[in-house]
Amino acid sequence: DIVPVQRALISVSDKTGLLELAGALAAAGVEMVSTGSTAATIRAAGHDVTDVSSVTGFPESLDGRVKTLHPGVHAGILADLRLESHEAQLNDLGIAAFQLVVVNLYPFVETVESGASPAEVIEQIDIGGPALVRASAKNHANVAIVVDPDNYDEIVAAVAGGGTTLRLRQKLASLAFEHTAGYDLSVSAWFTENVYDQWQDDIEALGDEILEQFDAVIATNFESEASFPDTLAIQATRRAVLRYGENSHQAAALYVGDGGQGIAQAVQRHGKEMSYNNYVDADAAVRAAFDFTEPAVAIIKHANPCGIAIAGPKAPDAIASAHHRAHDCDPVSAFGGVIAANRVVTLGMAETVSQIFTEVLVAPGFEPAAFELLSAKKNIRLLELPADYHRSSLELRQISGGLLVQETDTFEDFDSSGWTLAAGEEADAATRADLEFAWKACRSVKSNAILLARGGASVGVGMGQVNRVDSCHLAVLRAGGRAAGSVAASDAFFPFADGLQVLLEAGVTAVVQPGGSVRDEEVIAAAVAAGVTMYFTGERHFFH
Ligand code: 93A
Repeated sequence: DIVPVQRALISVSDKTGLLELAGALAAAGVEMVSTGSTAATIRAAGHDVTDVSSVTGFPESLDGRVKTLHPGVHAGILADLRLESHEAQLNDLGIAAFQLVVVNLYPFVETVESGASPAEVIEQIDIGGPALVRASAKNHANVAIVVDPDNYDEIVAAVAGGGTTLRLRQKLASLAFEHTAGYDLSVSAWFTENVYDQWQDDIEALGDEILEQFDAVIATNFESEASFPDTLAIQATRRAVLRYGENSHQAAALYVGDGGQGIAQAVQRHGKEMSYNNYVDADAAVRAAFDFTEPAVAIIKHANPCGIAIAGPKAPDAIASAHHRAHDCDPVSAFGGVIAANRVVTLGMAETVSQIFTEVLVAPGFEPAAFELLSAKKNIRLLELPADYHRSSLELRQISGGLLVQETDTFEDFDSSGWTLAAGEEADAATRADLEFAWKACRSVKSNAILLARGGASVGVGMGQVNRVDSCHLAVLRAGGRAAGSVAASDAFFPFADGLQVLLEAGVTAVVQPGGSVRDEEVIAAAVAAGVTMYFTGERHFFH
């Protein structure tokens, strides 16, 4: 398995150690074939070297793009001389085999880092070099491939000792493929970033025009004091141009109004810039978690909660407990979620969050150790928003051709004393507390909303369905074995008994809902028949 070295191909951009290597190979009587500046360097040191162009009979051309890319070179590397047929073909073609190839590649990464232009960077994508490296590594039965000056000593020792061993050639082949793979990854990353930057430039160029339009729309819509003099006199100012809108082909910007505080004014302490969807989800997360007076956490995906919980009783680390319990509601959906916590994030909570891919975490603050741990993750965005931020008293929503304005639906000064018992017996204190929790949590779920809860944590959420029965099915499905013994909240009345029936069959023990359906009697009868407590709130909480 020892391959004596008679002929070597050397083509290196990094000339570190080249002269020592060439000297040793010359002393061992090895014929050296080299490309342009490598040959010149070796020759200048007084050693004999053959130009690759005299081997190929083809000039180095196209500004060096074609140097070694030639069958006269590659046949000499790829011939498997354990096969008589390969040896015979080489002889017929008049091609001599290489037993050693020394290559290091064009300095692509260094060129990118130097701030060179895209055209210059592209010239530094080595094509012939990796071909040499891969061909030699493939044919490691016959050829030793060296890609790193750190391995020169080892190869010189092998050459002087009579040849390379299979073991050495295998090791070098493995390093060689690792090297070209890493190189290609760098090239690919540059393309991704570069194309991205270019596209970002396009949006920016286009941006001025679109932003003028945005500004004009905001100016005409928000500076009118017509009908709500005190609250609608919002001076909305452009805070940021976003990378893009809901999708990458939509330009977008963030405007901050002076009609209240909220997620738009949250201070970002870490992470990549907030995206349009991040803002929407973070807003939904804050809506869900900051309503509670107890330590609470909400996890949002696509504007809907996939878990809401308050801290467990006597939990030593309350906010960490709330997060655990919110996460347990639906761990599958929580992946890639947006989290809001209404208390300072503790190290305990940070330890769990850092294990879960999370887009955004918004909280009133972070313990220093928690911040240190989380900010080590580059993909998470950390935002600070005071728990007692001043809510806007109005909500605005655009429809085509206009704006809808409404008073904000909040749970400030929440009080359940107005609830009326519609079926069953009065709930005990624990059940009553669960019903209150479920009712509050349900407000942040898109209609039709059914939320199952137990012990201050959601266990199943059915959201956004176009009929209430499907929302009930979804909540029960998500809750699985936890549906039995849970309580349910419904954001609006049950128009028929069918939805409630789904919950009753799943073992829900108490229900809170607005009431007010023309078929309330039918719905109440179903609850009574099942022996389940049901309260009417007299108020619904649609959220679209
Ligand atoms: O431009 S290339 O992709 N085309 C080739 O045919 C080729 N052959 C070797 N680059 C090529 N090389 C690379 O040239 C080697 O990987 C090495 O990095 C460099 C050495 O060129 P010189 O000896 O002229 O400095």
